Amino acid sequence: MMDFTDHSSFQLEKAKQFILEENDFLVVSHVQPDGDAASSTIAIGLILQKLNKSFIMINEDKIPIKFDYLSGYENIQHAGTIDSIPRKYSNIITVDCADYSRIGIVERWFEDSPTILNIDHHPTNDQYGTIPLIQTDAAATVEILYYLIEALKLMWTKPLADCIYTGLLTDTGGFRYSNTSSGVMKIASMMLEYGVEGHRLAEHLLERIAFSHLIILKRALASLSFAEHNQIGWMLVTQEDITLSQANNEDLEGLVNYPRNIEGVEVGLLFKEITASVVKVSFRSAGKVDVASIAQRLGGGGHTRASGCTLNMTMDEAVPFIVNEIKQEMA
Ligand SMILES: [Mn+2]
Repeated sequence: MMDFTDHSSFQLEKAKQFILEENDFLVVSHVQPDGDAASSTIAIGLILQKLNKSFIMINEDKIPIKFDYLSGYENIQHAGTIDSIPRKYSNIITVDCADYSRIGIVERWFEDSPTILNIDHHPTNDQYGTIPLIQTDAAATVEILYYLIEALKLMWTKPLADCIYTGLLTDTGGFRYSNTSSGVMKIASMMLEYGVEGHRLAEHLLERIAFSHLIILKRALASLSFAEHNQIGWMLVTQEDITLSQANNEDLEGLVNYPRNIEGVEVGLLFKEITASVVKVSFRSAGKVDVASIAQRLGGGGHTRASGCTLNMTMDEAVPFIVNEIKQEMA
């Protein structure tokens, strides 16, 4: 199971005290919320509800509609659409926010020097806030929330279990990534006992394909090309593709994995046309090529196996330029 050192169990105790002793909380997660962000926000809401606390849940962006089965989804306010001067809060709980700026415009709802409970699992979290509860060996923020719920001795319900399971499922890529620890599987197993229908959530969140995603994928696959004996593979997404498929950002997510996952491909690329003279490039490496250094050299950034950059070029210029950069890195 996840290892709570003396320090972190002390932080867990402080988090518990903060929640029990205070009232009138604001709960927020990061901009462009994913499954763990949505689930963590709602799980905290359910915890506070059980404790008869008053609170609001708010996010800069709209929570993706696919998470609407989580109990309380409709109560998360969308800060991006609120014009009036916000009511301010002095008790803040942030979940899954790797750094303070990821809170986005919701900061406008904070009183001056508020008390912030910062619950997160990102290794890059800089421990902002008053009570940082950071567990970098947790697969998801909801894994930390599992321990918080246990520490608070709250009764498990299906809505709460749905949140924990959803965050684990999405942050482990369907229990496939290297963060899928035995602790994750044990907690997931318990959530199934509390009534979570794992196969339904997997179907809904991982298997189901949006029509717009399929159309953009079909168009992108038609552009699939290779170089260097199939060690470099890429696909293109043009402005026309986006317009005709009505694809949103979510639909474009994961497209780069198609060239990347092909047997023998060392570097997979996705070229996305932003305007006629601006192209965004996503790099994925199978491991041999450090794509972070390539992206960095071109003004972008990321990790050694996943990075990106933006070029002031046309698509026709960007493709040979980038392929050549990678060839040199492989040489
Ligand atoms: Mn997360």
